Amino acid sequence: MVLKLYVSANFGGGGAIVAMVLAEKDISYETIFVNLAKKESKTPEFLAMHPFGQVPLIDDDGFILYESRAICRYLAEKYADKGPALLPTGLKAMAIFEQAASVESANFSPALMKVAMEALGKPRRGLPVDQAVLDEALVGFSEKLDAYEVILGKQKFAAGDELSVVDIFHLMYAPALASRAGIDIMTKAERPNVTRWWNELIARPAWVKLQAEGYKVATES
Ligand SMILES: N[C@@H](CCC(=O)N[C@@H](CS)C(=O)NCC(=O)O)C(=O)O
Repeated sequence: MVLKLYVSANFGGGGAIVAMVLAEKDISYETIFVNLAKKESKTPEFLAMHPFGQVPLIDDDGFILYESRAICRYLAEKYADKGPALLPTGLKAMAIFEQAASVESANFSPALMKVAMEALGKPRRGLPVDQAVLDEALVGFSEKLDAYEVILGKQKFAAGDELSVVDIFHLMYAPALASRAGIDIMTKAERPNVTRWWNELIARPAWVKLQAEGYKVATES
């Protein structure tokens, strides 16, 4: 049975990174759109799959999994031999991978979310952007990127010299800062290593195709 990916219709967030792993691995899937505004993720049927009533979620032949990063890791492991490896092997490489995964969820993502809430979330809800709040959030996020500049000065990707799912995790909300809010914080001249990494990531054919076409809507087998 083809894998089912439950997402909201707007391409982005956790759904985008799951779709990116599927694209990198060239895995067929069927997209099921969940209308969050209509509370379709809060029905008893959906809550039986996901107690928090959120997307993304996958149904892989009856195996239900939620949390976008966990889904990405599952897919990378399941399809290890297809496309780029996306997960390292070996004790120390795996430890560095776990370190990078924690850095993304504990440092990058919370700081980014403060920027995204103000610069993307508020306009989407028809609310005015508070420039002082946005400026403070940008300072906080810049400090995280300064640390990334050091890390990426020593290695090509977030978890070492190979692309991994951790790099893909960073595609959850950061691309929309430039494309939707005109904030080019990921490609500042003073952070050449972050810029190199970021430009390489967003130029990957799988990501470029997803940007143009969004989620796959038809089932392929
Ligand atoms: N940590 C979760 C976040 C999931 C999440 O917040 N999903 C949002 C859409 S991007 C959602 O379903 N919101 C509806 C709700 O929380 O009721 C993940 O990465 O999968």
